Amino acid sequence: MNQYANLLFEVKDSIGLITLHRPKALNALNTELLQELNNLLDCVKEDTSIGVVIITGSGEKSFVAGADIAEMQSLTAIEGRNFGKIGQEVFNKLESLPQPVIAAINGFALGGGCELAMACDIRIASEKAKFGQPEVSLGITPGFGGTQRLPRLVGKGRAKELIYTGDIIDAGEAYRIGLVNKVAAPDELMNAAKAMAEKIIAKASVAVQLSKAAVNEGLNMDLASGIAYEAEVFGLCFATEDQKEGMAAFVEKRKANFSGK
Ligand code: CO8
Repeated sequence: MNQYANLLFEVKDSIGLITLHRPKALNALNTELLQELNNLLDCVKEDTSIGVVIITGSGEKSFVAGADIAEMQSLTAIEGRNFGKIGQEVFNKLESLPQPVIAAINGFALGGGCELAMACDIRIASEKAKFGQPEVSLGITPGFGGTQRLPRLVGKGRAKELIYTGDIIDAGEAYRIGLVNKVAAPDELMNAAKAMAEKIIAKASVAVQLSKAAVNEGLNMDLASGIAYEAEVFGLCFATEDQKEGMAAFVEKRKANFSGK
């Protein structure tokens, strides 16, 4: 039985598929959904049968239409800060999951929805997807990491333009500025996300997870510290069976058969 009111979750072929499911509000993020996602991510983190996570939105119209405006409407300054912190905590947890996370963005990714997608490792968008940080139209700033992750992805100038104007951009423009990795026809979106997941799952999983950690941690350090961190994770790979298998397979001119150990 599904234990979540606002999420659907299944694991198949080493892919953990999380569907944000609050159709009456275009999958907007309320406290209940965020707490459920927080709990689910704790389980996913410990589940070694999951090689890659895909996150998508329920229905054809929306990935996530933002944080729940009805819930935020009457918050005090302290409550607003606390609500922002819940979202930030969940998105940080998502970003630092050991497994790579692919956002399959099926429709609106606005405000907190765009911020959720940016906390994922890779973004694949449907041609129908729309992106934006429209918070200033509501009298608030982005609050779930948008002011920090958007400039890191698309550069300071483009991020500021999107945040100050609240402009909504389509998938083609999101691709052009580097906000998404790939654009797919709507009915091909999940196939494209699964194909990428399968490609990653076929690789040495410890090496993939250490690469993720090195990129994420390195971006929070100066270059010299990041390079030193990389040397440590690189060295660790030589303690894995998959390093031995990967290199033996190359030398023996055969396909590697990785065990994830
Ligand atoms: N919150 C709550 N309900 C929503 C939201 C939302 N973000 N978005 C849509 N809904 C609801 C609508 O109220 C409507 O409900 P009902 O049927 O009961 O009236 C239902 O979903 C369907 O929506 P629409 O009728 O509006 O559908 P349209 O196709 O006409 O429009 C849009 C779709 C363009 C997506 C439109 O719904 C919209 O503009 N939504 C709001 C988008 C937005 O501004 N998002 C940013 C929110 S702010 C945010 O995310 C900040 C994150 C950081 C928070 C930090 C807190 C401190």
